[in-house]
Amino acid sequence: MEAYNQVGIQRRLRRFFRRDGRALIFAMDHGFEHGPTDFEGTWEHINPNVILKKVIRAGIDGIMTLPGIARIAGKQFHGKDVGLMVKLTSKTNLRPKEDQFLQTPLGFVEDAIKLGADAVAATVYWGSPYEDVMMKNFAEVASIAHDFGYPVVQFSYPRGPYINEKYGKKEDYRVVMYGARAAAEMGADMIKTYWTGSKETFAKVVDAASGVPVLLSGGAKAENPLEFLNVVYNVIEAGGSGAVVGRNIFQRENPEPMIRALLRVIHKNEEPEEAAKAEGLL
Ligand code: FBP
Repeated sequence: MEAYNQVGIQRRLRRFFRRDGRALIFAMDHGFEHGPTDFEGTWEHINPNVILKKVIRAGIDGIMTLPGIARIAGKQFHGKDVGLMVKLTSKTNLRPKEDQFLQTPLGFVEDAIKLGADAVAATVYWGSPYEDVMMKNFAEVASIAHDFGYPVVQFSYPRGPYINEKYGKKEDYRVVMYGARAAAEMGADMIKTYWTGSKETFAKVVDAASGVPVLLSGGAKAENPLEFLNVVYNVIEAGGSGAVVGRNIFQRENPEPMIRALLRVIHKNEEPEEAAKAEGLL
């Protein structure tokens, strides 16, 4: 028979994933992680109540955010069928450059539970000089969350001077695959990581995670919506479980057609062009 906490973990994971095992999750931690300038082109989205209302209305499967945003905009979730993932680590862009490779706890599992979260998340910058600190923090978050029956998501990002020196870029599939494997071996229930540039290489990342769902980390806004839809299409073709997307949603004046097109690609396997046309993006 399944242990009580396993039942809780599985039940809560289903608040993000539909029956097809895939999810589109909106990311909103940029005001902290990058700074409010990320919102300058679409300034009304600086207000979490405004943007969350739009993304929920468009049919998003889940929201990933920091504890304070979940508190400010908590009412947007009332009565809505949308998963809430509270991320418990971050860093500001104001830090000195050499300290940018570290994410620090800004909240605790108990805070996320009080906020009504369905999952908690923490980042590990694999290969960073601070890898040790983030590994320990992730282990602690995972252990506490799992005890309470909460899934734990790892934002698995290879990053740091050594990665740049040895592999040239943080999106090299060998390090992304390594990070995904390390996340799975640490007991993550969901992994969010970089696009590796091709379906074939992303499929290896998915294989390395050995059944733990791997979701794309959105990245900078693509000027052409088709470009981003193509990436997400290939993530799904590679066996990926969806995407966690921030800038490609909130940096659009009207984010709803993009969300609906992404949902078509993720859940209906629609070709990017077909999905874009159906939502008036082309
Ligand atoms: P995006 O889709 O905007 O890339 O959001 C995903 C995310 O992981 C955010 O959660 C986070 O704030 C940001 O990307 C990290 O970006 P960077 O790679 O610049 O550190």
